[in-house]
Amino acid sequence: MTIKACIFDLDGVLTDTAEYHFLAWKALADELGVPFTREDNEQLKGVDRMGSLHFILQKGGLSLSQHKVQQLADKKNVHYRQLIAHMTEADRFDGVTELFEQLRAHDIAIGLASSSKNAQLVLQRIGISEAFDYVADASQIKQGKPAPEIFLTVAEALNVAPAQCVGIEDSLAGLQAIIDAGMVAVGIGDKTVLSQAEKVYAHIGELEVTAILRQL
Ligand code: B16
Ligand code: MG
Repeated sequence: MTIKACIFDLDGVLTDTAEYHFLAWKALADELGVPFTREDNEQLKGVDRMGSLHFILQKGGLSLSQHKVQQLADKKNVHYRQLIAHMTEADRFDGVTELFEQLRAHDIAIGLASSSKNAQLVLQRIGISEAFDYVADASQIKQGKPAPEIFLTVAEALNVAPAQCVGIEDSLAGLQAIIDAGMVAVGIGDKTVLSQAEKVYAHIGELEVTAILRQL
């Protein structure tokens, strides 16, 4: 099978917003008196805003009104948007520009599958909104990661069969989504955490088009 499309996650794959999500959740958890570690945060990567907040509330044994829960989610998002406000093209991970150029040269379509409702804003800040053939974010998806829907939506929009797509993720939830979509799964991050992936790279800059073409 020839690979015809690469579908990228955003936060933690193309730029370091995963760290900003962590800092914003950590501040909120501290305020609520809920212990929240980087290990806990691994479970939240790729998980949408409400799902992440429910994880923290459950960890703290907190049961709050729907109104209060919405207020906390909004507060986290305001903080997160403050953290990303200063981002520029320099925050794009090393190697992203070159990889996209290589993919274009080999006629491989480029898609984005992000759980973040802030995805368009982040893409603008790091100067790559125009680089994608198709962008899907949380606002158009019924079932978030680990459900395969978002990756399948992008593949369909690109008119490429799932088996001819490579999906690239830093999160456990996202990897599961790629695998269940029937795509080739690439992990970005820690090998021991992302052991389900076909191949894991510490940084996106290590991923080369030659490896993609031979299905890694
Ligand atoms: P927002 P990705 C995900 O983006 C993040 O990994 C996750 O930590 C975050 O909670 C989620 O987006 C929702 O983000 O609050 O901005 O809508 O990794 O799928 O690009
Ligand atoms: Mg991510």
